[in-house]
Amino acid sequence: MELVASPMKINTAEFETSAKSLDTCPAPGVPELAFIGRSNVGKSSLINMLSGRRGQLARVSSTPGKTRLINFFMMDQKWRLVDLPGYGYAKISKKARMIFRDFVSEYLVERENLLGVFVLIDSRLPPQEIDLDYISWLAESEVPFALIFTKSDKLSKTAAQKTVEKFYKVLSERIEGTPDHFVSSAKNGGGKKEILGYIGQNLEA
Ligand SMILES: Nc1nc2c(ncn2[C@@H]2O[C@H](COP(=O)(O)OP(=O)(O)O)[C@@H](O)[C@H]2O)c(=O)[nH]1
Ligand SMILES: [Mg+2]
Repeated sequence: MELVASPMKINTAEFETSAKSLDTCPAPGVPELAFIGRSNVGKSSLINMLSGRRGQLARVSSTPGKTRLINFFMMDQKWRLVDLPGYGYAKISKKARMIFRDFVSEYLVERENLLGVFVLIDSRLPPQEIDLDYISWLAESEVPFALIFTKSDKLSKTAAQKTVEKFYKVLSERIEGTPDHFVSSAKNGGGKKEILGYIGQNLEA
């Protein structure tokens, strides 16, 4: 996939607030892009990498799945990056392809200023049922999303590409259409330009 990345740079990035219910989220006001995925997939690391702030903005943890908070980060006082809790926790009934309506799914479906969500997938793993289920649910719920294959520094470019191809093959049996995707590394900045370019286009649209 070739995307023309408009140059995009974040000048100021600040932690704004945490919310543990829909009604404690900050006033919509500015557009938001959210990040979701299994605990430990690299959401917080990616947010730190994209925002380019020296030091941590989002807390990177080695003990996954502790918090059930939505964290809001304000970029250039004009738009937000949103760190959603890992969905290893969400109760998914495969049969009904329904997700327990916790406040994260409420946020995704009801948040009026949400431009879209990035679903993070570990590029080292074969397609995981929980990721496929979650993506199917997003598609059915008509939440706009793109995929980001994380931790690409841990494997070769060819191996990462294989993961992507395999994932899309399995996903095509589950949803219609081909969502956009990126390959990222919080370690070496891989994917930063492309993801920010994509965000820039979405903010302008
Ligand atoms: N090598 C490598 N490690 C990463 C990358 N992203 C995250 N990690 C590590 O994976 C663990 C979980 O990262 P974190 O950002 O807290 O994941 P989260 O639970 O999804 O927010 C931490 O030990 C990170 O240092 C990456 O791109 N490359
Ligand atoms: Mg995190």
